[in-house]
Amino acid sequence: MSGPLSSSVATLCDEIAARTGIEAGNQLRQIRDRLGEPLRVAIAGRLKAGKSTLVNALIGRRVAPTAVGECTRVVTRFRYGPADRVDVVCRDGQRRSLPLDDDGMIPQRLGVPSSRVAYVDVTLTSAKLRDLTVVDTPGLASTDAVVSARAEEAVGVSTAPFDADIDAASAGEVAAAEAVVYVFTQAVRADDVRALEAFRDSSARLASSPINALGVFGKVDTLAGGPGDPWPIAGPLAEQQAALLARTVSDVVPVVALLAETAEAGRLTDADGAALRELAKLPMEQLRVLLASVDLFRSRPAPIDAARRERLLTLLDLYGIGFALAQYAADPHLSTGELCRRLVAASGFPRLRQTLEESFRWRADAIKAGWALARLERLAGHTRDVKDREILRDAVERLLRDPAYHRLRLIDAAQRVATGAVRLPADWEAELTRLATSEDPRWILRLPDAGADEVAAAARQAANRWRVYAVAGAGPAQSRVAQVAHRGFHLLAQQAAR
Ligand SMILES: Nc1nc2c(ncn2[C@@H]2O[C@H](COP(=O)(O)OP(=O)(O)OP(=O)(O)O)[C@@H](O)[C@H]2O)c(=O)[nH]1
Ligand SMILES: [Mg+2]
Repeated sequence: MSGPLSSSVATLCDEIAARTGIEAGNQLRQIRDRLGEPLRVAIAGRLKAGKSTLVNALIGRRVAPTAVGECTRVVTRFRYGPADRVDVVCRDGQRRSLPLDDDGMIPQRLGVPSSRVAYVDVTLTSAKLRDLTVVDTPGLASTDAVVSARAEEAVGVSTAPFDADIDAASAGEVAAAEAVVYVFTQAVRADDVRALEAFRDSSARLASSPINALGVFGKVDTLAGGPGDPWPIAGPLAEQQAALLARTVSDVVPVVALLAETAEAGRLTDADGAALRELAKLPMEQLRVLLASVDLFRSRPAPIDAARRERLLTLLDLYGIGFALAQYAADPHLSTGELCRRLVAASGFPRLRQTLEESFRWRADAIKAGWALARLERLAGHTRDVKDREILRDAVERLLRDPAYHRLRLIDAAQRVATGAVRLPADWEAELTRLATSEDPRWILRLPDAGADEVAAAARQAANRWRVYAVAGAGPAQSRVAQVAHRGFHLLAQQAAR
């Protein structure tokens, strides 16, 4: 699915690989290969935030273990492949294949102590992975706790605050993702923000800015307690979190990942549906008590057995059960399939998918090309061979000067502003971010219904505004950013006039 920018960076990698030594050449070919792969998104967040549950919902299959007491200890990459396959990649480079277990999940025992595992490489035939690779990560510990110096050394950058036993190879696997989804629950705390910043530092330069990071406010069903409707609270809270994290993520989307997982992975059986239908027949007062807490749901008299109750709690939790009962009360003939569709809608997952499309997939080309540029720059910095270093530096320079790559300069500039390295007034910043992350002049200029002439005129005006700002209104850092924006709008005006 690589776009025009990624393709031309890939071509450039090939060109210079032909002129450099073997070591740099191999690195360049690796970068080129990555440009042709689907976008990699890492799912990060605190322990038990619901990361693996979200991963399963995204894949549309329950493959990542999420049960109580089940914690993700190793980095796991899920990508598309011709057959289902689990490869445990050890730190010494050895790979061991395992079958999925009887439930179609990653086996609990990997056959290798987790301290020896670099990451687990899972290929699945799920269509949903065709243009998105998902990386599940162990929960982030608090920042003060541990930063493995060994990992820091090996990756060459500071590592995220993972547990101490996360080694360089898994940290590297996470850092290789081009985009990040952070899962929060309840309020964003100061140490969450610090954890995210550390995660950002550990990733490629482009990782974790509003340009390629998205927040998920998870488990919102637990906000209201019991079966209460969480959405009136979840919406405004997510907005507050988005404001708090404006420099780190493009948006914060509230979801009930559990319901999305259950419905998307087809876990709800007709027998579950029948049990829910039975419960829905109970008088209102009785239901209210039954749903008031997990303990009451387990212990109060009801027409379904204990095992089924436990199963329903695992699949839906109280809010999901309450929601399903309300659907059956209104329509006793509802099919299980239709209930699942409604559960997906109630989980907030469609908005998450759409935001992912908008934030990541549409920008994937630019994100990947930007990632490759950052890698090229790093390579240029690390290469020992003087001649190779020159070739690489020269290539990066040429890339940045070429009008076709102006997009990358824009992303670079927007990135600096978004992370607070360069300060701009809020509306200028927003305009720059739009310019850097979209190709649609009407969206960038916020003129959805304008004709071509009006769009071109508005783009010229914006170009002028930025030029004036570059000359008059700003310090040297702002001025450089403004010049990039000026040129961007100038190119946009030309494009719109065509
Ligand atoms: N009620 C509710 N429970 C959820 C939701 N998402 C996940 N859970 C539950 O929370 C528990 C932890 O979920 P996981 O997906 O394993 O969390 P994780 O972040 O991967 O955990 P670690 O890998 O240990 O860090 C499981 O019992 C899930 O069923 C949700 O949206 N609502
Ligand atoms: Mg997990």
